[in-house]
Amino acid sequence: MLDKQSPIPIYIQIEEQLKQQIQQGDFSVGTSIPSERELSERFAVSRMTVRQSITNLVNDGLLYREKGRGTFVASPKVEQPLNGLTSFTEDMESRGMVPSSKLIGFDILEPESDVAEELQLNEGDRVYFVERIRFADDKPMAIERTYLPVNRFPNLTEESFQGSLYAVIENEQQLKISHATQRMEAGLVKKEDAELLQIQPPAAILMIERISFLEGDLPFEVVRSTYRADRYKFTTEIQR
Ligand code: 16G
Repeated sequence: MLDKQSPIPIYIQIEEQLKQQIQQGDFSVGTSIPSERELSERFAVSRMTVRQSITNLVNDGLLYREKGRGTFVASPKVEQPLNGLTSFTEDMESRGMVPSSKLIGFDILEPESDVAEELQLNEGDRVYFVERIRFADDKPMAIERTYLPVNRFPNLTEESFQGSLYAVIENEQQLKISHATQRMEAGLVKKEDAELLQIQPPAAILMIERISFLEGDLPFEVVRSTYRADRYKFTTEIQR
């Protein structure tokens, strides 16, 4: 099974074989993989070598460790195309997952100058500031911190953020969402966000800021999101 003559290090060969087994479903999601001892016997290598392969798979998000319990197969990451202006609800539903939200903050305030500028607000204009945890099949995927100008949407309430915000804007308010700009950065999760996302720090996250516009180039939302890096990968099509 292993090629000791190969220039590819043994721990990488083991990693590749385990990865293949995970991807073809030999070990199903949520079940534990064989112990280090079993794997080291199976591959006839030291436990340290096996541990290195497993650590790499944990770091890549294919496996996760639970203290005192073992190492388990993680659900495959959600693969999110970057070229469509879709909502969280649409993204999850199109995959057959059930989206839900938990509203953890709702306020009306005067935003910091960067947000005010992005939303093209005037002095004294206020925004809704909404914090939501977004879930797919009851698993926390992201935290979204959304700013929306009050003067564009005078009558939003907490209720408006229980389901899909984009559905409220398009169906209830009859407005047309047209385009957005997005920035993405990698980072490490903050302590308070780790609790909300149910991850153990240090853990990698993807931070995305989206500024979205209605028809006529009118900015209507600034969203600062924190995505679990172990649950998401982003894809895009590029041309030359
Ligand atoms: C997505 C958007 C967010 C938007 C939300 C609306 C990113 C990075 N963010 O999560 O800007 O507010 O969808 O979703 O993609 P909803 O209609 O389900 O509330």
